[in-house]
Amino acid sequence: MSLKLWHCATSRSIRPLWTMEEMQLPYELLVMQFPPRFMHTGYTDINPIGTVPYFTDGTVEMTESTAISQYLVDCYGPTDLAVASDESDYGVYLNWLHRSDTTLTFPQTLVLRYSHLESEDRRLPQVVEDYSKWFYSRLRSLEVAVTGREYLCSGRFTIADISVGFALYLAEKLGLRDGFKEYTNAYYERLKKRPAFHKATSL
Ligand SMILES: N[C@@H](CCC(=O)N[C@@H](CS)C(=O)NCC(=O)O)C(=O)O
Repeated sequence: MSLKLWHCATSRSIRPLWTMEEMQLPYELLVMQFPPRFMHTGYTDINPIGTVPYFTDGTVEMTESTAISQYLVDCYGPTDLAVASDESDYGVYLNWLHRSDTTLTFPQTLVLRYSHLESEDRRLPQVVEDYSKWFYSRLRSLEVAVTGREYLCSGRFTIADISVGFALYLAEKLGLRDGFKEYTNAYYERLKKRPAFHKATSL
C-alpha cells in the first residue's frame, strides 16, 4: 500500500482524506494552495485537468473524490464504511454516492464560481441566487432521507455519508447553511462530531 493524496483545504479532496482517516490507513498528503493549477507549478503535469483531488496508489491514478473513497473501502476493507452488493440498501448507497455530486454539488459549483472565484466584474448575482435555490430544492431529498434516520443507508455510517457530508460542508462554506431544514441540520451536526471529519477539514 502506498496511498498518496494531493489536497487543498475545503475542497473535494476532503472526501478521500476523511475516508482514509476513518479507516486509519497510512497515507502521504501533499497540501497545496487553491486553485492548484495556478498556485502549484507543475501540477497539471501530474494531473492534466488541474483539479483536486489527485490520488495515486502505486500505478493507480484517480481524480474523482467519491470514486477514490469507493476504491479505498473496496480495496482496503472489509469495512462497515462500504455497503456490499448483497445488502438491501446497496442501490440506495450507490444512488447517494452519485447524487452527492451530480445533484448536490453541481449547483454549488456555479454559486462558488460566480460569487467567489471570478473577478468582481464577472460575478453574476442572478446565477448565484438561481443556483442557490436549485441547491435547496435538491436538498429536499436529503431531508426526507434523514428524517427518523441517523445515516443514509444500512443503519450505519458509510462513505455515502462522507460524500454527502462534503456537500453540506461546502454549502456551509458558501453561506448556504441557512437553507438546511431541521433533520438535515441535525444530520450534519452528527457528521461534524466525528474525529475523522475534524481531522480531514483541518489539514
Ligand atoms: N468530480 C471531481 C471534481 C473535482 C473538482 O472540480 N475539484 C475542484 C475543487 S472542489 C477543483 O479542483 N477546482 C479547481 C479548478 O477547477 O481549477 C471530484 O469529485 O473530485
